[in-house]
Amino acid sequence: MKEKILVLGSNGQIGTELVSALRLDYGSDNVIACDIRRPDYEIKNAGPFEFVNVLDKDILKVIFEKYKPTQVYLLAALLSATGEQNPKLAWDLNMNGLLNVLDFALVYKTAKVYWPSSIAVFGPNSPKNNTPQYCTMDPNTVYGISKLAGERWCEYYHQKYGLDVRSIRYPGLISWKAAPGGGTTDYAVHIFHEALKKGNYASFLSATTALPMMYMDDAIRGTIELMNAPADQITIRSSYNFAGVSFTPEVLAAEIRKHIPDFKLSYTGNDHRQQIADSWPSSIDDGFAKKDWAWKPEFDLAKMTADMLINLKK
Ligand code: AKB
Repeated sequence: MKEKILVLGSNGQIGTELVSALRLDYGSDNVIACDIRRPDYEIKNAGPFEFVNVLDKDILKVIFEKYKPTQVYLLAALLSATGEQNPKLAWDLNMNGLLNVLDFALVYKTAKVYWPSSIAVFGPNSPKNNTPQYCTMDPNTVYGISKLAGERWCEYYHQKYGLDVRSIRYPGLISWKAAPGGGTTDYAVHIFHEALKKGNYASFLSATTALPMMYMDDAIRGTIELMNAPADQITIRSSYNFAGVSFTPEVLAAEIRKHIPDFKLSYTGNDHRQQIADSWPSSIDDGFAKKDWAWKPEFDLAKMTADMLINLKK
C-alpha cells in the first residue's frame, strides 16, 4: 500500500525529527507536516506543509479529505509545566484534539493512528521504581490527567471501532535539533546548552530527582518500530511503558564533567516543576514493549551525553 502520512504538531521537539525520519522511509512528498506555526527552514523545504489547528474540525476535514492519510501521528499537545499555567487550554487541546483525530480517522478509514502518552500518567501513589505497566495511576497534573484519559479513549476506539491506534508513554526526551516545549524534564536539555555556553547551569530540579529519560534517536526509532509492528503483536492499545535511561541532575552533571571538567551545577530551588517531578516515577519497567515489538534502547547516559555535546558544539 502506498502510504500518506500526516504529522500533526510537526514543529515541536518530537515532530521535527519524526518528520525527517518518516520522509527518509516513505519519501518526502508522502509525509505532510502540519502545525499552527510556520515550520523551520528544514521541514518547509523538504516536503509538504499545511497550517492545521487540531481543534478546528473544518480544517481537519479539509486535510483528511485532501490527503486521505493511511497513517496519522498526532503530536500537538501542551506539556506538563505549560499545562499547569493554563489547565483548561491543556485539557481542550490534549483531549479534544485527540477525539477530533480519532473521529476523522474512522470516517476516512485511516489504517493507523499514533498518539503519544507520557510517564505523567503516573502519580504519587504509583510505585516509584521500575514502575510497571499496570498499577495505581493517580496523576495530579492536567497534562497527566489528559494523557491518562486519552489512553482510555485510544483503547476504547480500538475495542469498539477496530481503529488501529498505537501509543507510547514517553519519558523525558533529550535532543539537540529542536527545543523541548514546556515540560518538567526540560532541564536535561537546557543543561547541555548552558554547559557549552557558560560552563554552569542552575537546575530547577533538585540534585537527587531521578526521572526516566531517553535520547531522541531511540525515541524516534522506537516509535517507528511500534508503528511498523504487525497489528496482532500489539497487545496494549492504551499506551506502552517505554524506558531508556534514568538519572538525576547530579549524575548527569558528573557525566558532562567528563567532557567539560569545570562544569558547575547549582539549583534554583522553589520551582513548581519540582512537585510535578516528585509525583512521577524514577524508572520504568518496559517489559511489554520489549516482549511485544522487541524494543531495545541503544543510548545509555555516556553515549547520549557524548552525542549531545558533539552535535551542539557543531
Ligand atoms: C514533560 O516533562 O512534560 C514531558 C513528558 C515527560 O511527557 N517531557
